[in-house]
Amino acid sequence: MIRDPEHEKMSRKQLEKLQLERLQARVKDVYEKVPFYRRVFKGKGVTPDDIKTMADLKKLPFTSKIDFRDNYPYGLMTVPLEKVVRIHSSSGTTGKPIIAPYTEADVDMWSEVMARTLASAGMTRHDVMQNAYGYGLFTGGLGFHYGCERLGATVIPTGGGNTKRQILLMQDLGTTVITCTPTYALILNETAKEMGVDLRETKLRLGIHGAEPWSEQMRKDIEERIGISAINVYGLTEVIGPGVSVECEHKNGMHIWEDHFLVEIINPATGEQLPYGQEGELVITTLTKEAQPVIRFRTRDITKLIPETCKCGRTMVRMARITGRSDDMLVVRGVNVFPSQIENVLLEVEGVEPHYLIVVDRHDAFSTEDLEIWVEVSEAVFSDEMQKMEKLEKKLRAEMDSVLGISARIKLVEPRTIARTEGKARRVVDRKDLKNSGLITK
Ligand code: DLL
Repeated sequence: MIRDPEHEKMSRKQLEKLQLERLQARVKDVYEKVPFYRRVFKGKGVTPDDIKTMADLKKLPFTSKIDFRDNYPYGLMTVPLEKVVRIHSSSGTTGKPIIAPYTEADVDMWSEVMARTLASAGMTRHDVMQNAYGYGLFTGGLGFHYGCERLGATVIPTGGGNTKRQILLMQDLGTTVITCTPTYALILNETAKEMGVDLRETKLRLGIHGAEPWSEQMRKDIEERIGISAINVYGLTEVIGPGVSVECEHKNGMHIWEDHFLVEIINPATGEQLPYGQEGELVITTLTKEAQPVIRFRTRDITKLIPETCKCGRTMVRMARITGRSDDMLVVRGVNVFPSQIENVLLEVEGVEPHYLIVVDRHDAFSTEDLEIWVEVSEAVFSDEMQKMEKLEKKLRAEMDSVLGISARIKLVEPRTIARTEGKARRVVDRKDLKNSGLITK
């Protein structure tokens, strides 16, 4: 269902007019109120008056996670703290966390884009949504929660974890929609099976999954095992949380809510803007966020934009599945490798489970000489004879060689060796951290 046809089906001309007005207002706002922006604008010799058309966007400086760290905690806000009604945060990988403050108007806008998101995914007010995204500082829990209430559907705020209780509630309360990371969807299914419950026989019909990279193969797996339609949803703390983009029933790229989020794709090495269809780093400018707008924020997420109007009738540009992050790309003996490529191979080979770990011996921040992939095999194969295991290992090695262009060692491990997480899965670990990483169970 299209919740807001006036915006979701806008013509490009109308949309660009709206975007330009909103961009000009935002740029003026940050320039006048945030010393950091004034400084970096001046560094590039640009003032708000220089933004006359959409093509002028590229005159503005980029921002990145580092700017959030340098201005931690409140240095990027355009409003005094008393106008802030909520603060979320993401842990980040190193150093200070990222802070995301919201005014009342921001929470309202977020609820609205999330309601649009859920409607696009196929939810209606008759659904019962079990929300297994983490509540708390993470934006997933409350983002989905407010969106569901705004849509008028029923939310069960389970949060992540306590998996057995999740299954019981699902059965008792007639849950029709599950919202969680794709990894957690598989864990729910594993636990249900252990409890003798077949999720395909429950009322579950839809899963809305995101917050971490996943693949088409993983979607197929979730859909078949759980008996649902699985929809991809994208977002990030710095921009708003979930609700930046989502697929519709055609599952052909995620519709970006462009009246709120202005997107570009750039070459991550040069910063140059790339045309529609070309893969590169996604850059987002918030057009309506009040407390802490972002200007040309470099997400580090690698994707491409799909401009054609979708069969659903929405005109807004779509983004393809994220294929990797420009900062978690591994460089193995000079070759670029993304964890998503490895995942794709694993999901296509019979006898292995979609649980894996990439163990590297790092020389510096990115580059590594040695790649070892730990792969969990299914119960059936594990209890089989040695010969079968050897054959499987050989097959995986050959597939990896041909897809990645480099050779990797494959280590087959028994079922449940790799720790399950309720939130985002971590796939790459340095060998020296492996023991204390909590990523393996034995
Ligand atoms: O993960 C917000 C969110 C919550 C999105 C629930 C979807 C569902 P952060 O913790 O700041 O925010 O992490 C943002 O996660 O830059 C991507 O690298 C990754 N990510 C999010 N959604 C997807 C997705 C939330 N659908 C970072 N596919 C982003 C691939 C995703 N990666």
